[in-house]
Amino acid sequence: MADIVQAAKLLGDARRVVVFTGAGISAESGVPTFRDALTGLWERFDAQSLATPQAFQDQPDLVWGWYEWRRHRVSTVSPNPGHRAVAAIESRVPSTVVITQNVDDLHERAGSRDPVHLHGSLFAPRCSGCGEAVALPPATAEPDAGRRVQPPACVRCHGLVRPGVVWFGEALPEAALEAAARAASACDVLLTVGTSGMVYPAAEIPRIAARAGAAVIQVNPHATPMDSVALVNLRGSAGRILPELVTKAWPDAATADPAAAPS
Ligand code: BV8
Ligand code: ZN
Repeated sequence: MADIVQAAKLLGDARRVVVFTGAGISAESGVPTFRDALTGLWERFDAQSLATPQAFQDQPDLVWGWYEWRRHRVSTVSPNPGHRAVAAIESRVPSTVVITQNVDDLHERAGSRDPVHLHGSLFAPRCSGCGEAVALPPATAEPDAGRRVQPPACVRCHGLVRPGVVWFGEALPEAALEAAARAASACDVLLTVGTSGMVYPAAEIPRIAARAGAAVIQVNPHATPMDSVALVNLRGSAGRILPELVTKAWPDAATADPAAAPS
């Protein structure tokens, strides 16, 4: 049985679904993945070294400039058919839990109810001193890919405002990690989409599901360490495969939702 037909059967029969996503699901929207080399001022750096408390301490304007550039980029792009298919799965299996490593808001803008952000968000800055949440004006102008931007100061303690993301070496938000582990250990199908599965503890989530007896389905154009965890590996892009999977899993509902129909 073709892999996608087997995957669609598993998904169509599922009562509890988890969709676990990484940078790959936003690639077709024009958001660079972590694997993609950085450009401009940051081309000398790799994302992993910039996304650290040390980098922010040493060069706050360089790191803040990078996150403002990313915030602007995300605000100028739109969700793609992959994001919309995830929202379509939620509408057909209301118990679906979406867990993402992404700090963009494309799942929400595609209609996903309440995705669990394991690594925070570009849209939740806070004070690095007292933790006070900070409201930022929309990132209208693109800080050209060569500009350092001084982080704003906290009105309460004058500490530096930092992005509301989880940096390497920092703990994940406990509630999010617990919710993700709980959903993974209780699901019967986990879809892992567009992640290289290299960053922990997030990469543990599909393994928790597999150990609990769930069927893991991977969508990725390339092989990853998840290949051995997945029951079905679907090689290809999220924007192409996920809409097809939804149509095959719920053929009767396909017509009702143009967003799910393969373009
Ligand atoms: C911590 C937010 C401790 C910031 C991010 C165990 C073993 C080894 C190492 C560790 C370990 N435990 C902890 C570590 C250290 C570290 C880690 O995992 N290092 C790795 C690199 C070896 N983990 C940490 O530091 C974590 N914290 O451990 O704290 C602690 C505990 C208690 C108290 C104090 C401290 C924190 C990790 C989180 C870091 N923050 N993001 C920001 O975004 O700027 S991680 C960031 O990178 C993303 O969020 C994501 O998680 C990761 C990138 O991975 P992917 O999303 O998978 O993207 P990638 O580019 O890699 O791959 C894209 C994939 O998509 C590819 O496979 C490609 O083929 C595919 N693709 C491309 N196009 C498409 C596609 N797929 C489908 N369709 C397409 N069109
Ligand atoms: Zn403060």
